[in-house]
Amino acid sequence: MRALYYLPVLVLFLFISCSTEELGIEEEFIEDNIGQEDEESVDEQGDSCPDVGFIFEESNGIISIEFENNDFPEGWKLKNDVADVSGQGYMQWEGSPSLGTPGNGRVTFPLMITTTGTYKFTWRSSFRKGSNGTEHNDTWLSFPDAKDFYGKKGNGSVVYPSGSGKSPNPNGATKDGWFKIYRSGNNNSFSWQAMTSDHDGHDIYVVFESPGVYELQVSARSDFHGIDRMLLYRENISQNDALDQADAFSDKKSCN
Ligand SMILES: [Ca+2]
Repeated sequence: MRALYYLPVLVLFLFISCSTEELGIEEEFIEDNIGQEDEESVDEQGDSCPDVGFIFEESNGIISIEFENNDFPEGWKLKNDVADVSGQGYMQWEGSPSLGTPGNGRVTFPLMITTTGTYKFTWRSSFRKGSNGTEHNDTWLSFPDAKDFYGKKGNGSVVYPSGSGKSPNPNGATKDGWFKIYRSGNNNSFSWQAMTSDHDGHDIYVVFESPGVYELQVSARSDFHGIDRMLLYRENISQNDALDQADAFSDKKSCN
């Protein structure tokens, strides 16, 4: 009689322990799956080599690029007729001017950013035709996937590209997220100058909020604007310090 009395309890116990075991196996399986998914998504993020197969790598908050160190569409010409340029020389647009329309003769420079923050942008350029420094002195620039891209001057004035959804916009040409970037002065020596907003020069800044690959895009505007180098540096670094350090690591790196 006593054995019969305990039988339901025994059956219940066996049922529970069996269920617990099954649950245990299931839990393990789910955990394994999650583990694999995590690994795969990390791999995807780590595989950040763009289709072109190269990057310009930031180091210590500085990126230095020989402008000619890229693939250019027809219309851009490599020149090396002056002594005071670095790398293989400089590039100039010899196609039709594109004063109102950015995107022609577009060149993309993929930047690998590990040090996030606000960077100042400049380039070393010259006007390569005539003697009037207000002609042949500008090219379009955009950072389509950066967190922010703006012009700022010493008095605190800030301008955003037209098409960015932000205002105010600069004087003169701007369209679809692009700034017209110009240099000034009638001395046609190559010099580090990059401003936007006509007659109201604003320096150029770009914000990279998280580590990853970002695009720096350039497209043709004035013809015979010669560009030798580009430089980006965290806003807490001086341009001279950035240039001193940049010569050591201004390389394009394969990433395939
Ligand atoms: Ca150069």
